[in-house]
Amino acid sequence: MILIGENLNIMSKTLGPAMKERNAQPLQEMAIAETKQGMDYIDINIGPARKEGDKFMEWMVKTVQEVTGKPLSLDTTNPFAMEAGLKVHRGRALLNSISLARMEEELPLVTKYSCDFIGLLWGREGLPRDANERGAIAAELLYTASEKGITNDNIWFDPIVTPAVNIESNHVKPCLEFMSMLQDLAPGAKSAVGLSNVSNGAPNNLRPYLNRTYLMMLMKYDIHSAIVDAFDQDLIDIARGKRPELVKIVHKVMDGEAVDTGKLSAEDVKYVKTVKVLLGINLYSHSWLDF
Ligand code: THG
Repeated sequence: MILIGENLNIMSKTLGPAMKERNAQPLQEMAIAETKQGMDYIDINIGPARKEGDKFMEWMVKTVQEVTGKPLSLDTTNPFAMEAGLKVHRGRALLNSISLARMEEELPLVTKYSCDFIGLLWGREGLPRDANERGAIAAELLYTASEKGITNDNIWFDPIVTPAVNIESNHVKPCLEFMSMLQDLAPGAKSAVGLSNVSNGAPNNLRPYLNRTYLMMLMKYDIHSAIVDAFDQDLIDIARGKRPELVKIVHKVMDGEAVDTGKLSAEDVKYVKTVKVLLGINLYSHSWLDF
């Protein structure tokens, strides 16, 4: 599995200000630390970057690639910032992301700079309601990309999950269902998921359980890549195939098979409880692990 480190982002309380002040040192330290954690890509999230986004992204790419040989995932909704970053990027970049709204102007960048891109399944009316709507958006992106000579294996589809704390709109199941349809819909296409989205709004000390459990659920459908907190070592171990017995338990719960929690460690029981919350079998509350 390809891991994309999420830690260099403009929302960060410490690194956001460093980005805005063009203070290279803490940003380079973070890039080095993410590289040491074994990240395959470093995500550079500069947000919408409406003002001088091109200069900002160019500076970020140069600053980070000065200290790491890893390719970068350029995370911005500003197409000028995107192109400025691609222009100076060394190696094969990942363009994060392209959705229907701006595909006509952004897809040409994929061929011009020979990069891969994340196809964000955000529809013209916003978040897709189910797996079929995700499939329809994917088909449109795929068709338009192929017209421009882009092949399926350059596209990493992101089904977009919502925070589990929003119990009235839990998108885990439609995202998993989309993942199960992907190879029929788009043979050879890849996938990318922002794991931390699912735990947004949950207590900080519990967020990793949601992120790790969602990752194990996605592994049932051979997820290609994940955008992750580079410092969650347990999550990295799971992604690197070091917890096969735990993954098996999670998949059993997904299949509706009985799991004898009396035989599991207290730690592993937490993951069983978390699968049930993510599947909507049990309702989310901040104390979901206590019952
Ligand atoms: N899909 C794609 N790209 C994405 C996302 C996605 N990019 C942005 C985001 N989602 C993934 N990146 C992050 C980065 C940080 C956090 C979550 C997702 C995060 N940060 C902590 C917080 O806000 O509390 C800590 C911030 C800090 O460092 O201080 O949760 O889904 N294609």
